[in-house]
Amino acid sequence: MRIDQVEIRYIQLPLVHPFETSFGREDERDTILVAVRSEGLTGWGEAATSVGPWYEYETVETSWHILRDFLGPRMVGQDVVTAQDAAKLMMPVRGHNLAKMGVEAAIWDLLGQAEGRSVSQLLGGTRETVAVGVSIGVQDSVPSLNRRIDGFLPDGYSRVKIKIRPGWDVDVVRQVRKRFPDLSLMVDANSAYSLDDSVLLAALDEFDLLMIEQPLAHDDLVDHAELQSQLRTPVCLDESVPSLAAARAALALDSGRIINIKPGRVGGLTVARDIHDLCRTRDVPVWCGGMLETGIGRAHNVALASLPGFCLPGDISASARYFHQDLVEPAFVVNPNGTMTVPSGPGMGVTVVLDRVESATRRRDLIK
Ligand code: OSB
Ligand code: MG
Repeated sequence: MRIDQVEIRYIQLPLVHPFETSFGREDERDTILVAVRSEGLTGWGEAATSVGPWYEYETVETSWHILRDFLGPRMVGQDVVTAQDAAKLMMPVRGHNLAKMGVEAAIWDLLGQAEGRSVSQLLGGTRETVAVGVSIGVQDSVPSLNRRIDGFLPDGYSRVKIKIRPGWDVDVVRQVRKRFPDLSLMVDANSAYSLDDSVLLAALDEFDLLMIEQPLAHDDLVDHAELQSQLRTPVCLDESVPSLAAARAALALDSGRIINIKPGRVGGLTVARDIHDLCRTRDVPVWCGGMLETGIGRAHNVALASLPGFCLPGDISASARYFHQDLVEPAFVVNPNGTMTVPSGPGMGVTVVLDRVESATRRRDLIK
């Protein structure tokens, strides 16, 4: 398919609840939608950026620059037969993985529509439903955290993840565990600790957590290996695995026993699948992380999570957990058994509601 044009839109959507992590607080989502047009079809993708470079270095403005000045122009006029072709065209650009995911996801959607197959099918997905969990930010008190958890339980989520940071960790987990003895529970530190905190982190062992996600520095693998050797609880890597090469290094060093695969963080669904394939050959469980995506990014995450190695619940929650009104129909919902149904229609399998996109758009640009 010859790419005619690439449209980028800076979107702002208020969050139903502010989301607070060890690196800061977000009250609304600032994200970029990518629309790729060819042969009368439009494929959609999302570059799940943030305003500040706190989770990783990209921001909505750096992604905008890379999309408008480099990735967009590289795609226009090209003939693309598979999404891997698109990934190859973007390969000379170093880094800027969230931006690359926006384009690649739009190409997957486009090719799926053209072939009448779902993104899940194109990827080689084997599941019709995927297990999903909910990620809960830092709250202002433990009772309000417990109330938040209580509020999510009727939705049926398969597990709960809570964010921790220094001063909001062992004691909080102890009280949550006391209140919810049987809950499938994990924590995510977003790089807030160092190896000096290994005694504190080992104190989490007694709470039967599924895993401790990204306790140490965003670019570290060596200290994570040392920490893992001191913990009973599995360490899960998020920020420290931005590429297939990093995943190989993490497995070689035994830096963690679980990997969170986010297609945005690793630069697209193709690399995400490569990391999945690698982990599968080593029997390392993976799960699909999230970046508070709109329904567009969410659709691609759900498709990815339908691959066979995604055996742990993902950070893939219902549309209503994030937004008053999502940008797609039907909205994503959680089934009573804690799963989400993988869309089976052509492409990403959900319909973009253009007037909602229009009213959330703060800026747009057309590359042709
Ligand atoms: O570390 O997994 C993370 C959100 C934004 C940036 C980083 C992370 C997160 C989440 C939320 O934990 C996951 C989601 O529900 O999308
Ligand atoms: Mg994380």
